[in-house]
Amino acid sequence: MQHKDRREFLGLGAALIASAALSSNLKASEHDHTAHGGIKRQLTFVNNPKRVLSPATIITPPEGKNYNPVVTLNGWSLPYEMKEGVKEFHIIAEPVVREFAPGMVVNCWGYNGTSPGPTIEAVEGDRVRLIVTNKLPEHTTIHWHGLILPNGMDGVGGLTQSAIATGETYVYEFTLRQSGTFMYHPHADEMVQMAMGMMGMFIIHPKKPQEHRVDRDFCFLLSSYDVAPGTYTPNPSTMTEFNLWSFNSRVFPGIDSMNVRVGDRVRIRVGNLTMTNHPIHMHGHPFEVTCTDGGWVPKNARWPEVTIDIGVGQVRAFEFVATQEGDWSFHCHKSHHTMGPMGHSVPNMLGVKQDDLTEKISDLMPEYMYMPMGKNGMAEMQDMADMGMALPENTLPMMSGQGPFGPIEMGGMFTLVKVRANQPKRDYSDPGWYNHPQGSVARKL
Ligand SMILES: [Cu+2]
Repeated sequence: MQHKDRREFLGLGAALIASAALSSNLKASEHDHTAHGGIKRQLTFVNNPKRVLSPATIITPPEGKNYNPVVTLNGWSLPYEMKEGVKEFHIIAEPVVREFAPGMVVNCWGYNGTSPGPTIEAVEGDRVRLIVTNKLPEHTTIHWHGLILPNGMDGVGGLTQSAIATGETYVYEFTLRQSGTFMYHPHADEMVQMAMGMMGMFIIHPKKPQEHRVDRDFCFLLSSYDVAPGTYTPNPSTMTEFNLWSFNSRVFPGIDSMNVRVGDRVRIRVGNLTMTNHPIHMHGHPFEVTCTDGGWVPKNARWPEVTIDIGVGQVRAFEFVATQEGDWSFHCHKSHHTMGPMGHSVPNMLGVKQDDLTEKISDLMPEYMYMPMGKNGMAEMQDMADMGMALPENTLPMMSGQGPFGPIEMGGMFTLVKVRANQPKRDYSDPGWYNHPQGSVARKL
């Protein structure tokens, strides 16, 4: 049959990504550099995925001399050197390979070997010098999102500076005049560069370490990618139909949990550099929004929430006191953002008898193996994945992640807040699954 027809059948199922085992024949055709709906797919292969570094969350951050350091989920903070009273940071914009979860790596662009880039941490009043070298195949700039600074340091290519050409190094230098949670990202060919993962957090601690003090302070960025099943490189011309929804370019179950001690005051800072809003929801504890990228919310203006919508290009930081022991879900409330690489134009198979369909599809596409699924929901897909159902190369199941009671059926923007009475102070390591007191788990009648 003609290649084009087969492609149209791919439209029939995202179902297929999750529910069909693709024959080796079809799988091979996925590797062609052929047009897909008129859009050329980027199919760059990773030669040696084993070299991929996927740093786990730095377990215990070094005690800052005059600030309480943040913990970047599955990331790290950029070291600096003091040069005549100026904090000097070196930033390299470059292609990187990021492991999103075991079984999937993505060709990204990022900073200093990772996407997102390392977190920049400094203190209100510091003078910082950010030395940016461009090792990308095209020009770039860096915009310091939310910072009060001289106009010429704002990093908008063409408007406030010349673009940083490949191989060039530019210096940004300014004094930090505020504290709070900010971001950095390119302001040059933004659609491509952010779709490829170029972004990072910029945390400015208050001048007085006691101000806005918390016991644990986590941060991460929301980012999204469109990586076609069987490929390695995000499609940078995608505008809304992304298929990988990530916390710091990691997807569940490849994301570290946020581990805290009962009684801790905890801050979680979230920046959104995707192209849609994300209602971030935490189970177990109401929280208060205490900071945005515009500054700290006055105490008498804070209100309680259990879900905070984080708009495009916004930062929200919220705080709670951990009182409830357990393993609490923490996720985006757009439910398809807690799914893995789902295709688009998925037909609704709920309640559809598919026995005849199987026969018809095998007639039309003899080399295609279609398995009828989704009649009673999609939960069966995780079971199929667990049973070793073949997926296209470098593709995660739509949902995965095992919990102590079975499949969690989550992927994407999902992780856990683990609250334990016996979590040692300043220890960020994973305590394992919660040991429920007797009689405190929902039971079957
Ligand atoms: Cu979302």
